[in-house]
Amino acid sequence: MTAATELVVRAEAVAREGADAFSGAGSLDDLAEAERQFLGKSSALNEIREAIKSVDGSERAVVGKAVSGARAELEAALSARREVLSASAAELSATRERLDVTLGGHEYVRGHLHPVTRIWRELEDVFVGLGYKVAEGPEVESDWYNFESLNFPPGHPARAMQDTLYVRLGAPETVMLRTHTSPVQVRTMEKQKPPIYVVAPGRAFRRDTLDARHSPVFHQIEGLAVDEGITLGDLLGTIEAFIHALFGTDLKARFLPSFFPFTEPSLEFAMSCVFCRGEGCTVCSRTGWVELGGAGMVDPNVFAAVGIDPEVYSGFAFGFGIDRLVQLLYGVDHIKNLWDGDVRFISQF
Ligand code: FA5
Repeated sequence: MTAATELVVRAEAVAREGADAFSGAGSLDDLAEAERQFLGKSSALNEIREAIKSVDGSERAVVGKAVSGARAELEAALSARREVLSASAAELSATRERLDVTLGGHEYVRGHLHPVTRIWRELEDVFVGLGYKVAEGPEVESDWYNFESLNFPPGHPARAMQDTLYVRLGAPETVMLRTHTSPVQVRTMEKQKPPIYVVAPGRAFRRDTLDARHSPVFHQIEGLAVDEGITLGDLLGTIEAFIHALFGTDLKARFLPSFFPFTEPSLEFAMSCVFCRGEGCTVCSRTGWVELGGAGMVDPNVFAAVGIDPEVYSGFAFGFGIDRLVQLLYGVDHIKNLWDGDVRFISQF
């Protein structure tokens, strides 16, 4: 074999070997390394090209052709492989860096109104539907509004029915947390002339020991209607209308004589038990009735305290516990469950 033939064979072998190395490169880095090896300055192909000088002049063209053929083959294989590797690298980084906007964000748990707030608002709606307005009064009250104007003179035994929480302000035992919402009756009649139709939902406070149905802080809704010719029949009809609006017409209202210093006559009202519909169950102590609150015709002494003429006007008032109502509606066996801040409990309603 002549020196020229030998160089041609070597060039063809290098071309095959290089083409294999390029197509086997797994990454662009591997490909760059193979490029250096087969097409770089110190590559075998360069050595062959250098060696052309040593062959006979007549044979140089053959060797030169073989070298450039090998180079062309290598460059074609290199660029084909580079194209493939670049495309897959671009695809990989696109996959890695892709922002998947279809993934959901963090879930925000939406709360809901406390059941007492919900029933409070429902009660307002029922009475507004009956033509009443909503009134408000302060939670810290004077002896005058909480007791005296409501016909509880100092030392009256009826004061003992409402264990009072006094506030250290002014003379001893003259400022207190209101024990009921009834002071709003007086505040409304001071400001407004009859006809008056108001309801006043709000917080009340008593030095009551916590038990299943008593809490030192609770909610009441007061009602007051003053007009010409108001009778006890209107009171009974109004209470029945509210019970029917809230609970349905198959539930009945019951009225029993009672005593409150600011109403005469006075009564307590109850409704047939929502759980047994009057049949008798543990919730209503097998009586079929649950007590809701007190009511009565406005006492002439209260009218006198606010300057309304009892010969011209008459009126009725009622007041009942909202927490108790919620307990009944939702079957809450202990009042503290409504207020001890356990979201797991409240979120059931
Ligand atoms: C009164 O508070 C009168 N002001 C009601 C009234 C208004 C009578 C207008 C006449 C005219 P009494 O103390 O009975 O009445 O309370 C009424 C209701 O408030 C009770 O039936 C009960 O539902 C609720 N209540 C009273 N004390 C508590 C307490 N500690 N915890 C939860 N609810 C209570």
